[in-house]
Amino acid sequence: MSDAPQPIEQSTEWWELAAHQAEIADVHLRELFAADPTRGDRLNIEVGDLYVDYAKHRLSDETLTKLFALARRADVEGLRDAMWAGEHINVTEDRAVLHIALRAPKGVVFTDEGHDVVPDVHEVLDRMASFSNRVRSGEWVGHTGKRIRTVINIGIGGSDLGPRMAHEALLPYAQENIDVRFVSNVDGTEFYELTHDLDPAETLFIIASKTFTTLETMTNAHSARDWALASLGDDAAIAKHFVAVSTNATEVEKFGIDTDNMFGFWDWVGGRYSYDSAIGLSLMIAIGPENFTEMLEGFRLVDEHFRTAPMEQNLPFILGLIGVWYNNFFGAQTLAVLPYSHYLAHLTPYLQQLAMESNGKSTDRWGRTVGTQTGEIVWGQPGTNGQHAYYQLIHQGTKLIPADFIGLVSPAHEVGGHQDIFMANFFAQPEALAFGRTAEQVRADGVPEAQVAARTFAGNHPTTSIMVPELSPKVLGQLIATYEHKTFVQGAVWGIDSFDQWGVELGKKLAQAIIPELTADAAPALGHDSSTSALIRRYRKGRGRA
Ligand code: G6Q
Repeated sequence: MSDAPQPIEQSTEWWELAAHQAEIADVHLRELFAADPTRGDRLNIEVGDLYVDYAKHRLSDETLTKLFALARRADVEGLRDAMWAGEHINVTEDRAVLHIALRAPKGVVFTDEGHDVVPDVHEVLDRMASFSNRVRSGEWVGHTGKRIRTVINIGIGGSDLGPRMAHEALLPYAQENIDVRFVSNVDGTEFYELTHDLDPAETLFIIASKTFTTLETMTNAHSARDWALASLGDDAAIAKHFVAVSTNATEVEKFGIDTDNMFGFWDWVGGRYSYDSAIGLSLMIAIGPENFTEMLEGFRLVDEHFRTAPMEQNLPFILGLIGVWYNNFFGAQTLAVLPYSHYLAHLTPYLQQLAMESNGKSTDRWGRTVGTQTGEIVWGQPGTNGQHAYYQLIHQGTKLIPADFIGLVSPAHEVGGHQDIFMANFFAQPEALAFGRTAEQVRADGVPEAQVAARTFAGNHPTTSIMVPELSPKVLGQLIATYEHKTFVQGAVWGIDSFDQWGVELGKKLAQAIIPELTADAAPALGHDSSTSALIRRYRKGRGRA
């Protein structure tokens, strides 16, 4: 680990931003736009297919200059270059962070401890493509000779959220005669709901687990094996109905899966950065290898942009630093992500893990307690549904909630005049949030005086608008890479390790100790606090145990 630098919040750049915030805090977006009529034409950036407008933020050119200075002070570019060089920037796990190699074309070199990993990546991608094609064409059949109609990905966290989100996003590209489903929760009702209508002879399970030891995934995997064997009868059926995505060949073999049917990845791919690795096998089966490759190209386009564009014209830098501006200088706690696309329903849960597991840390890379706020709390669901639920609080509540609006020019399916109505909302909401509605405007509408205050909108609520031509594999790749690198920028500014997840590891251990206390026939000695022990006793009673 390099020598600890001065904590970022003690730097001159930080204090200059804090002083600047005090000057700008009361400036309204109405004033910023009035002072510079070209603001909307200037404060935007186009990267690949992404058009990103950041004009409706409570910042000036001076703010941006100061934020870039802060990023220079934190040496975000240095850390980015170290990631590209394969240095072990995941310091607490002593690992390289090379998800960028997952989308590198053949011939480009990424090394982990002197070993070029790109040929390994392509070897797995090629095997995934060949397997996907066999399932898609019907050449790969189940134990009884029936073709596979349903693929179920069993995984959780990073081994679920990415493929689940991307599968939903790219549903219009999915092959129609194969149904791809996702089981993640150890709540058996999910397993039941997703399997009870299926014929095991036509079902293929992908057990997706980097470690192949995760309690939820292994419990679901064993239930799946029991479910399949109850009908197929013969252990030999496992080879036709189960494949694994893992880094742990020993455990895969123990489970009974032929390691020929195992698709590997590596410890330099973090779970939440892994859906473009073999963890995306379910997605590749759904959309086909060509679309998957196009998605990787989208990722790569933004990777190259992030690696090479000057900070001032670098989208992940701009978005990451704007997040720092609100999180650290305005006291904002959350970021609402509001996609105007039904197909992006799982984007927010995916981004929650990306942002909150990566940057929800209170120790810095040098082992010190951080002296400032870190991770943004990400929440939200697709518009326009949210408009009829929680937008009220964003518009007229007391909290500052920056929001990302994501909209498409062309939907996958044109239905009547829906898209224009839909997108009218996408444009209207950020406008209303920024400019509000003054008491004079409300009065001019003939609103009775008694209601004027309640119907006034203060405005000055900041938003980013991301507009893309369509939701294609390539666009999705660009969008996700942007958020990945945005998360990187923020973690680097805060000086934290965005690539470990000790909080998750703790959760993996905690329940293990309690399981025998729930299942024991005789009343176990409970050594918990009185609250936990009382809850466990009540549960045992409900289950008919002493
Ligand atoms: C992601 C985390 C975590 C992980 C799951 C599943 O970055 O590490 O969400 O992906 O806990 O782990 P396995 O893939 O090992 O089952």
